[in-house]
Amino acid sequence: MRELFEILNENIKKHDEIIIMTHSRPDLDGMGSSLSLYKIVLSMGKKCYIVSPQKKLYRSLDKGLKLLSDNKITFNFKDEEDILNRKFNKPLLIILDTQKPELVESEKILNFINDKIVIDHHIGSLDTIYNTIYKYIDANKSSIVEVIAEYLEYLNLKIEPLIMTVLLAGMVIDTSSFSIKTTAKTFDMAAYLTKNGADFVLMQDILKEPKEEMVKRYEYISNSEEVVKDVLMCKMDENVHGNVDIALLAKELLKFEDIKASFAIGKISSKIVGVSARSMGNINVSEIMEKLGGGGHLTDAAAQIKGKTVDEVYTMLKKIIRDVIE
Ligand SMILES: [Mn+2]
Repeated sequence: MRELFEILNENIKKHDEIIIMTHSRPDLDGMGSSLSLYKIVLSMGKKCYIVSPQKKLYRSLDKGLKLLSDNKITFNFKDEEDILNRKFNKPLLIILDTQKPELVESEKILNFINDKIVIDHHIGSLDTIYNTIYKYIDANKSSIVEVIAEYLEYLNLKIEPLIMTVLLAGMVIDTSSFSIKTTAKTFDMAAYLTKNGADFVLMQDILKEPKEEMVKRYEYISNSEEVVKDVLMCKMDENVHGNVDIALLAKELLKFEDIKASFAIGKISSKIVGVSARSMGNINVSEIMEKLGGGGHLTDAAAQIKGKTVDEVYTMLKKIIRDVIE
């Protein structure tokens, strides 16, 4: 961690204009960490821009951003075109919460800026961003929020309490309320955010879901299939959904009595189908995801498959699960 922070310090100082980008369809982790990094960059006296999300925002992120703007906490968002048509002075691009060129908010920006730093907590499965100044990838981190919170602590920098609330919401989402990928350090950082003003009640307001969305999720769940004993599988429609929606489905399926592993499938871009897998620990879902070209942990894994439909991936996965488990 120290190495990452020193490299960030050194490179922010070396460059004049810092551009922050996360994955497309950003969530509270990707965007929350971008917002706090933005504040860090400004505190170092540099210009900073966050690449604007092009697609419709997740409701939770929308609520978080609105809460900030209602309280006059603003950020310098720039859209793709604006960035591509500008001449930057010694620009540095920092990519948060993804390492895959296909998943960033703008691949054009990725190719437009030479100096790049990548900070991610996902396991690489397809190609990864190359030619970086530095790449920090740690799949054992709960969230990028956890990483940036530690950076704030390292810098001893105080930022607006409302941003801390948004960061905490990002951490709660990525850890499924501190039930997965949570380490002692995650709790340390949650405590740090709380000490510095994160508000648990406000955070819950940000995370609450509208009834229609939960009902829609339960529609998918009611169509789930027990492909082998105690293993549930579920697919979404052929529309593009967020990573978060797919992961949420897998997490939800695992809550049912006796279920030991769960798999959810949905499109994450026009060309990529995402699979999210969860397990209570008896079934190694990482092993199953590896057979689809993905990976992860024993209890939490994922895969991304190019050029197939949701139905095709469903059939492939069903066969793999039966082969591995039965
Ligand atoms: Mn994340």
